[in-house]
Amino acid sequence: MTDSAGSLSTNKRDRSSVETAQADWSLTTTHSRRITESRAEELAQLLTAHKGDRHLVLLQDFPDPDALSCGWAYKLIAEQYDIRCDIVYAGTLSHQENIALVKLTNLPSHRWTPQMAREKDLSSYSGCVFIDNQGTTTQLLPLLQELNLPMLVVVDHHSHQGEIEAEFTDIRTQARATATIMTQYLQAGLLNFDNSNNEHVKCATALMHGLRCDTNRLMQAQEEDFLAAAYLSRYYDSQLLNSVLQSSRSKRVMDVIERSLRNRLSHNNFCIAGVGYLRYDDRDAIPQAADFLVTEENVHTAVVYGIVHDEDEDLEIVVGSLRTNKLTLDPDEFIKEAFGQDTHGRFFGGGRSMAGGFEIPMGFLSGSNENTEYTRMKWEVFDAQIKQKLLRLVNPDNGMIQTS
Ligand SMILES: [Mn+2]
Repeated sequence: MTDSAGSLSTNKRDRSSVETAQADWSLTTTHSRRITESRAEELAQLLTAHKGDRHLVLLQDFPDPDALSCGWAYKLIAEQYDIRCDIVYAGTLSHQENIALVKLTNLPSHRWTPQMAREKDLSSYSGCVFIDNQGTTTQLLPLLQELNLPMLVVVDHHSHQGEIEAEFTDIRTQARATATIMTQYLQAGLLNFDNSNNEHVKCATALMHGLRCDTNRLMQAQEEDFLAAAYLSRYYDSQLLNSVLQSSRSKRVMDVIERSLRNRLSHNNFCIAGVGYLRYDDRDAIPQAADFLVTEENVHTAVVYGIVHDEDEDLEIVVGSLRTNKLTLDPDEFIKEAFGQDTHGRFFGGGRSMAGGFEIPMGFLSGSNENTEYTRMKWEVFDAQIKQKLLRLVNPDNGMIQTS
């Protein structure tokens, strides 16, 4: 429970380092406060029980600023309880802004491919923590399950995936960004940011960036997001944020955007574009192209997809992104309905408000081929199949595409 000052008073004896942490609810809605107070209290109890432990913090394979910044905030919160955290992701940082964010803020995160993770001794971790995901978007989940690592914490705003059951779960599907939830934890007194602490300033800047990214530069932000941003504005470094935003797109990303423009097909205010093959490192060009296509007049929803080729493993996978500004369209529902489930009953994708994504393994057809004619044919087959599935929803009366 909270004391009269509103700060967390649980187990103060065990929390000597945070005795000074105070709640500050000056920038919050009563609704957020009501939800956050009990959740923060529960999280504080879990962290107290794990004092001195080590946690593995898992981000999605291709972490975005919301995930990266919130993983960091969790690490800083956990440090108050002498808990050491390693923040890991299995894929790659592929958006120029994400690379800039990590470099400019010294954001403590590591790339662990499934292969690398298998070679590590994970027995020093007392459990795993999922931030801005629920385990379904990290390739490391099967390994963690195999090793029976306890699932400790899930903090996310994507639709419920139901894959893992953690000791502490805070999934708010109405929240626009996990950064908003994390900032509310800070307001609840789990950690008091300090302007003279360089790491705090950088983390606040990262959270501000994460919050802005997931709310389309605050344009889709709700009251609680603005209040969280206002709270962060006391600590963040606007010049540093500006440097992160100044990062420029690579030529290859520009080329993918160009292809998406050229190949786009508009139908009933939907814009659909296949961009063909792209390299693993450029994967993030797909959501960037979708972000751009959705800005066209009379388009409310854009879907961009391509075949991503992982040269290291000679693997190919269809990757797609959806962006919408139509309030009544639920990206999670749309993607699940369009693509259905695999043979294990897992959906090929999902989403949060305004955005979604999907990944479709290519199975037997995966792998590059020297033969350009074959490569072209393979793309055409996948392109036609994806369009067909999407158009079934976009244009229910005439779902089949005409092939000539
Ligand atoms: Mn997010």
